[in-house]
Order: sequence, then C-alpha cells, then structure tokens
Amino acid sequence: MKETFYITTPIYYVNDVPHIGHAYTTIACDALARWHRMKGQKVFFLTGTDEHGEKVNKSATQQGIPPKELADRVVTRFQGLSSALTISNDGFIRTSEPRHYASVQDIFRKSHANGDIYLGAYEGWYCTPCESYWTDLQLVDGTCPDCRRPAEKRKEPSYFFRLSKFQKPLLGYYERNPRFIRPESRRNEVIAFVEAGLTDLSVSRTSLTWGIPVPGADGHVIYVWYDALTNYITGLGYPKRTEAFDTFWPADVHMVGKDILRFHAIYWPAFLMSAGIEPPLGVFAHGWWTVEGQKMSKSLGNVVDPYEMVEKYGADAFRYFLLREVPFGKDGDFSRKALVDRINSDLANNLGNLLNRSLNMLAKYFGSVVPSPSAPELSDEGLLCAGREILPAADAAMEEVEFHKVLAAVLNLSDAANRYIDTNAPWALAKDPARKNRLGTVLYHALEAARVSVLLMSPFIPTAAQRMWEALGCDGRVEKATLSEAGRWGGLRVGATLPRSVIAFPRIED
Ligand code: ME8
Repeated sequence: MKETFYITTPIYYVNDVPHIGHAYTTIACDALARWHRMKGQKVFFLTGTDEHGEKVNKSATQQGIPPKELADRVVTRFQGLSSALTISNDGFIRTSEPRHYASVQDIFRKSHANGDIYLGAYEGWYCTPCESYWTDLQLVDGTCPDCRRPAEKRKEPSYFFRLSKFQKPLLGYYERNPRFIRPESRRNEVIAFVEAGLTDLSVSRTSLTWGIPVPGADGHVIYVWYDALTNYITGLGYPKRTEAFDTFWPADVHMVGKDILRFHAIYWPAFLMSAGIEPPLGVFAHGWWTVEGQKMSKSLGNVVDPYEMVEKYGADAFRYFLLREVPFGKDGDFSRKALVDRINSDLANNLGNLLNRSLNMLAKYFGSVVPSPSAPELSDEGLLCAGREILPAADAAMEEVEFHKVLAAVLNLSDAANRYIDTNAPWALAKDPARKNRLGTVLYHALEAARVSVLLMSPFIPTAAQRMWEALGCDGRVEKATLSEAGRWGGLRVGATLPRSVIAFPRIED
C-alpha cells in the first residue's frame, strides 16, 4: 500500500453561494480521505475557492462591489461548509492569496523559459459564463456547446500555451497510466478528444484586471483555468520545495464534475509536464444532480442549499444519501422523498435498529454487560462469514470509488445481523436458563456486527458513527480506529457496560 494519499476537490467559484454540486464533490472527497486515513495512510485533503476571472468579476460588478470584496464575503460560505458537513479537509486555498500568486507565476515562468508559452493574438467565440473560447466549428447555432448561451466574437493579444506539442506526451501518459482518468467511459472520451488534435491554448487576457499578472508583461493577467488548476500544487507549498510537496505530490486523485474533466485531464498534466513537474496520478469525474427531475437552476428556484439540508435532515443523512443513492460517476436525481425514504430504510430501520434492539436485549438479559461468546455454532456461520468478507469487499469497492457498493455491502451485513437475531430468537432462548451461554453468544455477534458496520460506515456518517461507537463501549474517536479492526471479528469488549438504548437515526417524518 502507498503510504500517502493526496485528494483534492475542485476549487469553487465565489460568484455564488454553495449548492448541492459543491457539497457532493466535497463530501465524496471527505469519505475517501477518511477511509484512507483509517487504512493507515498519511492523507492530505485540499479544498478551496477559485476567485479570479470574468465570472467572479462580472458578478461583483453586478453587485457594485470590487471582486475581492465579493470573494471575501462568499468564501466564508464555502469555508463554513467544512463544519456544517463535517468535512475533514487539511487545507483550504483561496486563489487570491499571495502564496498562490507566487506559485502561478513560477510555473508560468518555467513553461515560458521552456519555450511552451509565446505571445500571439487570439480571436474566437467567447462564452463568458464558461470562460471558454470556441471555434466556429464548435459553436452550436451560435451558442456555447457547453451551456448553450450566446457566445461573442473577440480578439485580443494573448500568451499561448503550446498545448499542441503535448498531444503525444499526453496520449503516452494515458496509455502508461490506464487508471489516470476514471471512470473508464470518461477516459475514452478524453482520449478521443486528444487524438482528434489539440490547438494551442490562450492563457492570458488583457480584457481583465482581476487575475494574477503575467510576469513581465504589463496588462496581461493569467487565464483563470491556468491560475485555478495550479492551486493543487500551491496547496502543498509550491514553489517552495516543502516537505508537504515532497510527501504528497503527485496527487492521487483530483475529484471533479464531468463538466470540468477536460481541464484536469488534458490542460493540467500538459502544464505540469511543460514545467517539469510530475502529472497527477488520477482524475475522477462524477455525474450531475438534477433536482426533482429538473435541471437545477436559479431561474427555476430549485437550487439545493447544503446548509438548509443539514439544518433539516442533519449532515450525516445528507452525506449518506448523496453517496448511497447514485453510483458515483453517474448522473442522479435529488428528491426530498428519496432522501427521507433512504434514511428511514437504511439507517433508521436497518443499522440503527440493529444497534438499538441489541442494546435493549443486552439490558434485559445481561444487565447491559457484554457477555463472552461461546464457540460458534452452525447458525452463527452465515453471519461470521459475512463479517469476514466485508472488509476486503468494501475496500475493493472504495478503490474503484464505488461508494454505493461499499454502503450496500455494510447494509447487507447489518441486515444479515438483523435476520440472525430473528432466526436465533434471543427472546425464546431467554426463557431457558440452560441456554444462557447461547443467548450471550447471539447477542455478542449481533453487537459485533453493529460494531463492524459502524466502523466501516464512519467515513460516510462521522457524527452518528461516533455516537454508535461510544454506545458499543469502544474507546476514543472512531476515525482514529483502523479499518483492519473491521477485519477482525471479536473486537467488542467483553465485560463492557453499554447503554440501554441509543437512537442514532430517528425516523424522519417529512
Ligand atoms: O468549475 N451536480 O467551479 P464551480 C453535481 N472553479 N455537480 C455539480 C452540479 C450538479 N448539478 N453543478 C455543478 C468550477 N457541479 C471551477 C473549478 S478546479 C481547478 C476549478 C460541480 O463552482 C461541477 O461539476 O462552477 C464542478 O465540479 C463543481 O461543481 C464546481 O463548480
């Protein structure tokens, strides 16, 4: 196993407040970061805000304030997401920070010195919301092929990055690193795009002052994507040769939405190759959420506010729903009904119920003290076997970033434990004093299944997992436990006194 793990979210534009899309990527990264920490790896998890460029400038102008003021105001909403959603990020970067200016100018200078940046003039169709130039061929009925809003013709002096030179190196990199772009279908899309030929990329603007100045070229600011992508190395201390940089670069995974995959899988490795820096090891593109069957948009008024979700349902429920409901990488639909149903069926009725009923019976039959299990009988085998298989299965699914499979597997275990209780009927065993040992064994295994489930579920629902962890008499913070403890059946402490009950997930009545 690699000793370190570096994961990043995209940096979010501060032209508007956070929505479900931002929360989604951040939550996914958080679950992965927590999982890898519990595997014993040294993890760095970076998130932050993208503050330069036309989009932010335009929004600030509309509000009649300088762009930095808008950024200072909105950034607090993104920073606040960490505590609202229980996000364990190790760093937060703002592209308006001086450390980032130094970083972007340094990599720009290196590419320039290597002959990969040159001065030219750019003419094209520009889409302001997407901050992208398009060619005649790419336009769709005069509109931007990404967002379908009208594009305008523009010409300006511009520095260009020799992207065309990197077609072969990029294709070689994709070939040598088949897991660089995931999921597989996206990888094929990117390869086809690069194979079709790459044109040089305009990487400076003279039409804008809200950005990082091009070193030694008055009037030019660096194109927002060149600026933004560089955050991933600034966050580790670049251009200084810091210990963090040496430890964590290249990044293991840049998590992104499907719409910004191209920037991460094509531009970013090319910028790095040109500056003599290793490209990242992976980019994973997730799908998009619609809301109650419709595209999310301000004009429809259906934008899902993560703060409101947390207030209404709690961070764990929101986190769990987003990662359980839809296979990561696919598009999905968000609906409150689906969220409520999911939480009630999986968390309240299944895992929550397993723990609570086991505690109730422990109180009733053993004065709440965990009994010592006797040798397993045939009817224990199914559950013990499920317990042995869960960790490797969950870890393999996590490697593939298949959150829904990990969660389904854990739910299967707690479901199996609930059925185990039903089949072994502790209430019947309790009637016969001669079967006290057997009764103790059944309760022990039921509670142990809850312990293993809680441990594996903790990267997804950290707050409730901690509550359940404590209710199971386990010491300390669950996130400090290691995943390997889930692979050893029998971690539940014999002789521990547990509470009579715990309601980790009350049923939601919406
Ligand atoms: O793109 N469902 O920032 P951003 C899922 N600053 N994800 C969604 C979504 C939806 N309905 N809507 C948006 C930027 N997203 C740049 C990134 S990185 C060097 C620079 C996702 O604030 C979208 O896919 O516009 C993207 O990954 C993220 O929100 C940030 O969008």
